[in-house]
Formats: sequence, C-alpha cells, structure tokens
Amino acid sequence: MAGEPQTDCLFCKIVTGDIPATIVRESATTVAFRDINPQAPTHVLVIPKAHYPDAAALAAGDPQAAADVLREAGLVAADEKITETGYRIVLNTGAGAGQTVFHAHAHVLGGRGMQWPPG
Ligand code: IU
Repeated sequence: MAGEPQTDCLFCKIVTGDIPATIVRESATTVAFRDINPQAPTHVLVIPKAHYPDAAALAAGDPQAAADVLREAGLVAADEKITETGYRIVLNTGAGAGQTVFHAHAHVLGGRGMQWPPG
C-alpha cells in the first residue's frame, strides 16, 4: 500500500534506525541526514518517513508530507547557514535523471558556487 515501509528500501531502514545515518533534523513526518557521498560542503537529504518511490508519488499520495519535506529542507539550509549565499534543492526523479534510491528524497546542497544548467 502507498506509504508503507518497504523491506528492501535503504532509506526506510534509515527511518527505523536499522541503517546508521548522521541525522541533522527530524520531524513527525521527515528525517534529514548527511549524504554519505557529499557533492558540496553542505549535502543533506530530507526524506519522508513514509515510503513513496519519488517526489511526484509523494506529492500525489501525501501532499502534506511533501510540503513538510520542503519546509524541512529550508530549515536545514538555515541550520547550515547557507541561506544568504544560496542553496539548491534537487529532486532527481527517475533513473535517467540520476535517481538511484527509490524512496523520495530532496537533496539540499550549498556552501559552494552552483552552475546552471545542472549536469
Ligand atoms: P539520488 O538522487 O537517488 O541519486 O540520491 C541518492 C543519494 O543517497 C546519493 O547522493 C547517495 O550518496 C545517498 N546515499 C546516502 O546518503 N546513504 C546511503 O546509505 C545511500 C545513498 I545507499
């Protein structure tokens, strides 16, 4: 059923604590933790606790949790003191766009200059 934990999902295991992560924020519906392969001085992932395969499925299935992910991404940026220099929230959707973990997540990237268009 939509939103139910998946036994083979690494991010569901981070939510339950079965896989360790450096958690920087938590809310009733979300967890934020440092990416194990950081692409910027600040690189934090914000995930919904409920399992949805990508951001679009999350927004369709649980719009409030999708809004919570965006709110928490902004709060991560404030915690990391990157709001003044600017930061990027990335929602890779689909393998062709670089999504490798199919549990919805927002990357919060900052602390260095950013290029446009992204690669
Ligand atoms: P992507 O948008 O699906 O490519 O992002 C997945 C991210 O999850 C990627 O940046 C990984 O480095 C990161 N990650 C992690 O932080 N911890 C893990 O245990 C695993 C992946 I697996």
